[in-house]
Amino acid sequence: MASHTANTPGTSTAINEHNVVGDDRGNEAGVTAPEANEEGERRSDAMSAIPMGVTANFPLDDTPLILDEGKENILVIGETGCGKTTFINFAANVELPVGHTSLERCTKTIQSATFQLQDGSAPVVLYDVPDVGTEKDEPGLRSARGQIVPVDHNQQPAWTAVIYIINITKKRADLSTEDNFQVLKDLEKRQRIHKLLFLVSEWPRDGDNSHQIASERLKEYEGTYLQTYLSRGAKVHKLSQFKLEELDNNRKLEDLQTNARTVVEALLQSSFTAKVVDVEVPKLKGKVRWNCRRLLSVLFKWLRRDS
Ligand SMILES: Nc1nc2c(ncn2[C@@H]2O[C@H](COP(=O)(O)OP(=O)(O)O)[C@@H](O)[C@H]2O)c(=O)[nH]1
Ligand SMILES: [Mg+2]
Repeated sequence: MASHTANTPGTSTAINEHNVVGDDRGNEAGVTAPEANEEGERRSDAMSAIPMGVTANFPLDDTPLILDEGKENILVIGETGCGKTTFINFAANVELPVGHTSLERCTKTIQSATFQLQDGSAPVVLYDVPDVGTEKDEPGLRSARGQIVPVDHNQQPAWTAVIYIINITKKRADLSTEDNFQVLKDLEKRQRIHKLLFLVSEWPRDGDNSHQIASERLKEYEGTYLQTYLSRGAKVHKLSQFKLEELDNNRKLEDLQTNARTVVEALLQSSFTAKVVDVEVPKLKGKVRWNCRRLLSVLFKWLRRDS
């Protein structure tokens, strides 16, 4: 079982080149099996019931992402440090580099991890994108925003679903909420979002001191920000906080991986209804109004003709 090291804060690693498929634009050159590792560091997944996924890397530039229509393409958004990469690493059993304990942004490209759920459905691709909400003015991120939010209705990408990760235990959650919701709103202006899941990461365990505080904050959050989405079928899922020492235990790691996959399954089984567009009833104006009045007065005259 190899993936626990990269999930540990402070052990950020370079992207495992051997596990990257396609060219440097991320255009697939066919999915390379993870066994294609030349240095004898074959990552055996024999110890895990969860097969390893395959990663790809896309530079930040002005070219829209080309998504494979035969796959479930899921966009993962949320502020830096909320746990996007950690979640993807668990769900896909890959080793994308996670952030440091400081909030330095670690994901400097768009990354993806492809894996197959047990149910034989289409392969799932989770896209790990830099925080284009909060840090939108940073060089490179403006174009990244263009890569994930299509400029017009017909343009790629067309995401199957969106996972919006919130870590309400972090102070930044409050600061970045509006900006990240704006990304969601912009996305919805351009394309229909069919499935939406809010993932609450690092959820404190029952009995922990912080559990009560987190529960109250989540309730507040749901009332303030999520209600409008929940009423349309968006889901909320909590991802239990892991203890680092437990990651040395394969059993615990597998539980975390299974939980992350459960989130993806719940998302894919959900459905999010289309936004209700306010239809403006056109006001009768000018000539139309004048003609209506005339018609009414003629009608009244005719009705009163005998009285
Ligand atoms: N101990 C612990 N650390 C976590 C948990 N979830 C995320 N982290 C850490 O939080 C940091 C930021 O996570 P990362 O996935 O890089 O966030 P991203 O910027 O959204 O991709 C990393 O150091 C993770 O290891 C958790 O449940 N428990
Ligand atoms: Mg990251």
